[in-house]
Amino acid sequence: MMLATPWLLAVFLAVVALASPSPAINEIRQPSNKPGRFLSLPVPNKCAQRPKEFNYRGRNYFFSGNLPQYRNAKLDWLDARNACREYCMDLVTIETQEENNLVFTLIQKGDVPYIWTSGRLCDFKGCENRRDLEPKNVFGWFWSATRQKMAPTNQVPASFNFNPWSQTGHKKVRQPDNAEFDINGTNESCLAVLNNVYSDGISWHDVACYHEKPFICEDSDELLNYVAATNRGIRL
Ligand SMILES: *[C@@H]1O[C@H](CO)[C@@H](O)[C@H](O)[C@H]1NC(C)=O
Ligand SMILES: *[C@@H]1O[C@H](CO)[C@@H](O)[C@H](O)[C@H]1NC(C)=O
Ligand SMILES: [Ca+2]
Ligand SMILES: [Ca+2]
Repeated sequence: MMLATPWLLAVFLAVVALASPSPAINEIRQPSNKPGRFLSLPVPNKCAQRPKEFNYRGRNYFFSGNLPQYRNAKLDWLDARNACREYCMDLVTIETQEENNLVFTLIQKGDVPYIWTSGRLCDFKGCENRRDLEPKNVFGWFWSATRQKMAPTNQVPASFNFNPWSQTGHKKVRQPDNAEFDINGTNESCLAVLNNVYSDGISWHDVACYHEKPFICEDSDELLNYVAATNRGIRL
C-alpha cells in the first residue's frame, strides 16, 4: 500500500539533509499556492513538550483550538502541517472508523466548523505517469503524514462500515468533487472534515489547500523516531 519508493527515498534524503541542507530536500517540497515553501523540521524542545490532549493507540493528538497560541488560528494546509511537524506531529491521518469517531466527537463537542487532516491528492510533481492513481478522484488520494494510499474514494474503507466522504457538496454531488476548479480553476487537493457545512453532517470533503482552517495534530512516528535518534536522552 505504500506509495512510490521515490517518496520514501525523499524522506530518507530529507533526514540526511537535516544536517547539511542539500538539493535533495527539494524532493519533499509540497505544492501550495505560495511557491517555494517547504516542510518544517521538528524542533526537539517542542517535541518533548508537545501538547497531549488525548491518546489513541499510543499516539498523542491535540486540536489547535484548544491551545492558547492557536485558539483562534486558522492556517492553510501546509502551514497547519508545519505547525504540527515542529512538535514531531503531523496533521491527523484517519485510518480507522474508531479514529474517525474520535475526530468527529471532538468536532461535535467543540462545535468546530471544520478541520484539516493530512489527506492529500497526489496531483503534484512525482505523481505523473502513475496509472494506479487514475482516475485521480477515485484512486489518487493518500495520507501525506504516512504516505499511505487511501481507500478508493467511492468505496467503504477497510475497518469502516460507511463511506466517510460526503454524499454532497457545492455541486450537490458526492465528494471528492473538485468543485472550486469549476469556480476559478483552483483544484481541491486537500482533505478537510467539515461539520455540516452542506447539511451533510460531519463528513470528508476535498477542499482547496489555500483555505485556512483549525487543525488536529497526531504524533508522527517518523519525526519522533528521528528526534529520538538524534538527541540522546531526550524524553518524548
Ligand atoms: C485540476 O483539476 C482539473 C479538473 O479535474 C484537471 O484537469 C487538472 O489536471 C488538475 N490540476 C492538477 C495540477 O492536477
Ligand atoms: C477562488 O474562489 C475563492 C472563493 O470565491 C476565493 O477565495 C479564491 O481567492 C479564488 N481563487 C482564485 C485563484 O481566484
Ligand atoms: Ca492516525
Ligand atoms: Ca469538494
